[in-house]
Amino acid sequence: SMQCLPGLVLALSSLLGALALLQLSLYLRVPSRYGKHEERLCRPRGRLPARCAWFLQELPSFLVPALLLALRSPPRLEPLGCRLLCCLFCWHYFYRTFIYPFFTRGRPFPLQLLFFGMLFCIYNGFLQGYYLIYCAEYPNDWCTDIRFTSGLLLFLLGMGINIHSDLLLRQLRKPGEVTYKIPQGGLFTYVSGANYFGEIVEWFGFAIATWSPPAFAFAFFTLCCIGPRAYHHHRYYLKTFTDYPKSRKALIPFIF
Ligand code: NDX
Repeated sequence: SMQCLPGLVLALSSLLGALALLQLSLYLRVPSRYGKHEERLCRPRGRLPARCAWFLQELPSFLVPALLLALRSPPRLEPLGCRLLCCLFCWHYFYRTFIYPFFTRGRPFPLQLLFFGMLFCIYNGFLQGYYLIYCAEYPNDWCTDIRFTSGLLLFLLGMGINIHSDLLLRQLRKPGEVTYKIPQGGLFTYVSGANYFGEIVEWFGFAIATWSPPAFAFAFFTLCCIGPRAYHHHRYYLKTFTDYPKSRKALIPFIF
């Protein structure tokens, strides 16, 4: 049966950190090509409806850790922290896999990115799940440790912001519409990338609560992946709408 290989965890976490840097260097100058940054003349055959694409892409991030948690024998009952943290991770991806896609009004998604996105979700789902189920060691009172409680709070706050902002974006369109409008309300009052800000806060909260290399590597990856995207969204809005609110920042309220 499976057991903890600390070297494997460290290697996979480092690779995730390296991928994050690669993304940062790729996507600071040009945005990743989906949604509003997709090139106009892209072949329609190379795409899948947003609904299927997001479902397929995110599913492994739910399934892999959920299976690791369910199938471990003997089941890991102690300490409580590990199962709780693994459930938080699965909870986010339950939303992203089974709820978000069914309401999205996004444009068809490029197959090529879907493929890489899915690979990424398998990789990360395995790394986070494997670490929490087979490797993590916490003292029995971890659930009252300041890192766990403050991290959990940030996670919940970030998830709330993310889900609320996704909802506000969705309401900008009627079903079938594919045009872009100026997002209003919630944290969009302050930043163009409110959904991304929420997601980043969420995963840094998770990293603090988990206090582990894999979780910090993933938070850093998230920052490098959607941070630049928030910046490109911001530039797109400034270019497209002359009446775009001047005081709005790209990603971090009042700062950047
Ligand atoms: N999926 C994370 N890298 C990614 C897909 C792309 O979950 O090769 C990372 C995720 C993947 C990426 C994933 C990993 C890295 C990949 C990358 C592609 C290339 C890259 C594989 C897996 C890669 C290397 C080199 C390392 C191998 O029509 P539309 O779609 O634009 O409509 C949008 C709509 N909308 C508007 N509607 C009206 N008016 C407006 N002004 C509108 N603005 C937007 O709202 C969408 O339907 C919807 C949301 O759009 P947008 O662009 O704001 O968000 P989106 O980027 O689609 O993300 C959706 C949610 C969001 O909550 C975000 O926080 C979360 O997913 N997310 C997204 C990406 C990654 C991630 C979280 C994470 O890293 N944690």
